[in-house]
Amino acid sequence: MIIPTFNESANIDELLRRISAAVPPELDASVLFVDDSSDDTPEVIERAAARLALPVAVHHRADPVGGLGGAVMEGIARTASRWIVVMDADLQHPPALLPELVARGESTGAELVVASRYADGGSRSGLAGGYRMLVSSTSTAVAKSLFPRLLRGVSDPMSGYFAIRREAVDRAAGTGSDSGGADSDSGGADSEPGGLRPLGYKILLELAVRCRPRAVAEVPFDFGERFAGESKSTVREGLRFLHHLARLRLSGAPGRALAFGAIGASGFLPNLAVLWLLTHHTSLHYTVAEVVANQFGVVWNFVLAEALIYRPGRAPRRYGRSARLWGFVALANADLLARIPLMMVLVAQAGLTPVAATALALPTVFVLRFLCVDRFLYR
Ligand SMILES: Nc1nc2c(ncn2[C@@H]2O[C@H](COP(=O)(O)OP(=O)(O)O)[C@@H](O)[C@H]2O)c(=O)[nH]1
Ligand SMILES: [Mg+2]
Repeated sequence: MIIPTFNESANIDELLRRISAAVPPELDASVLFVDDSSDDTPEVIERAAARLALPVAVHHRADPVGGLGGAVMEGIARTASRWIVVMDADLQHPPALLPELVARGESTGAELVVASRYADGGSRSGLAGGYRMLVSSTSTAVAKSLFPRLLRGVSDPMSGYFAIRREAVDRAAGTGSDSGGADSDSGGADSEPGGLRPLGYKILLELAVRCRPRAVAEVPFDFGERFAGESKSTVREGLRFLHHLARLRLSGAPGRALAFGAIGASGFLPNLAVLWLLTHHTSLHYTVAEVVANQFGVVWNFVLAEALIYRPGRAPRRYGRSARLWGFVALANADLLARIPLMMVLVAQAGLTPVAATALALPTVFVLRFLCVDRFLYR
């Protein structure tokens, strides 16, 4: 069991008491706290652990990289058990459910078992106030509509209480076998060389999208009140989560292609603005003016693509900045050069009308250009 903690000292004794009572010895369970506290939570854990038969360890992180999500990922990396159960420390997640999560996974063959507040029989009484209820239902709906296939069997992708099989996690980390399935919601996000990265604050969503568990089961539960202490959820975490959702969605090649296309379309603005300036305020011929204006659109696209799609740290950068810029400019200008002969072939050889040929040539050349940028310039 991985339990992330941030200043939960008042919950530890009760939590460990209930876990010990819930877990039968034959389950061979052990607990790893991944702690980012500034209070005495680690000491409280160690004192409580000394009294228990259950193996309990605490890993305090001096450098709390990635916050809650980072803590869970670090915990997973530090364990080798067949099942990994992630649970909060504040007793909003009933420890009594723990054996059932694993048992359900074993009996159904599921790779992921989610303790769900939204499944039949579950509830969320502990979500104090209409505001948090609304935030929870909205983010659930957004996540499910962004990943309809991957989250099909998951009614509560925002749950922090779940069990996942080691194989599924290893697969996403790139150490397992195949990545399985024709399910392409995330368009290959799991094939990234980095594998699992501690980005998300809603780690279940991250794991469901990146690990693509072959089968998912759910167990309903009542998300109760905190036992003690205060929630660490903030609006800032919520915003970070939305941002992360967008990143997850765009991390696959189709998502990047879509963003690339949208950025390309926005490039018409500087292109047209510069064309207008040059044709109204200089004596350049309009064809020459357009060649010049086009370069402004290309540079605009380059800056946006680097800022939004190929950010530092997200995609390896093989070349220096000016080499990338020249590559980008060359590919964008080659676009037109490649389109004309392709159109001619389609008209002359395939007997298409010029309009049909253009309609086919435009996306073909766009995809080629995207692939060159995506695979050659950045990856
Ligand atoms: N290690 C670690 N744990 C955290 C962090 N933030 C929250 N937690 C833990 O994550 C669990 C859920 O946090 P909580 O504040 O209860 O969120 P809420 O249930 O959404 O209100 C608790 O066990 C917290 O102690 C963090 O930055 N690092
Ligand atoms: Mg909580």
